[in-house]
Amino acid sequence: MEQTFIILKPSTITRGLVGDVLTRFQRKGLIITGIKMMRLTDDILREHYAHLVDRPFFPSLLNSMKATPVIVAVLKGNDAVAVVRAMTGATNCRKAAPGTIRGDFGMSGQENIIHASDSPENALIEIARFFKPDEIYDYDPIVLPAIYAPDER
Ligand code: IDP
Ligand code: MG
Repeated sequence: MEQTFIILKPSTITRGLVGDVLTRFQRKGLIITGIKMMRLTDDILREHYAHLVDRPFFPSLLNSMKATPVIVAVLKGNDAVAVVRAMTGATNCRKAAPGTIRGDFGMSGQENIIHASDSPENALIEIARFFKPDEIYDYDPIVLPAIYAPDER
């Protein structure tokens, strides 16, 4: 099964939305295979947001992502990357569709609740960037037959 990577951003920790966001993924049938709290550094953020380092808002994004510790997690499921991106919604919360996490929980482009990997290739890179191999638990919970048909597992 595919795995994807998420960050619950500092605004989500500060606003007490950790449970609400994680509950959505669990109710959907995604399986948490790794989860921990950590402080992000300039080094890891420059790597993680390499595509944005030249943008004018980058210093503000750096500060925002360092404001509190974050929660990083790995979620497992069929097509997990695409499913989690769809549940996440558009980058700017004000434009994100109602029903998505950003559409339901935020009002900002920068303070947009979570990060989610945007492709299977980047998910592999991001999981390896934030987790050691022995911090990922690739177990199959007993509810799996209630989540997927046999030919989907
Ligand atoms: P994504 O998180 O939807 O994949 P990216 O373009 O990869 O969006 O941007 C990474 C993060 O940078 C966003 O989640 C958001 O926090 C921040 N960001 C992106 N564009 C803007 C902007 O125009 N203003 C402020 N922050 C932005
Ligand atoms: Mg992105």
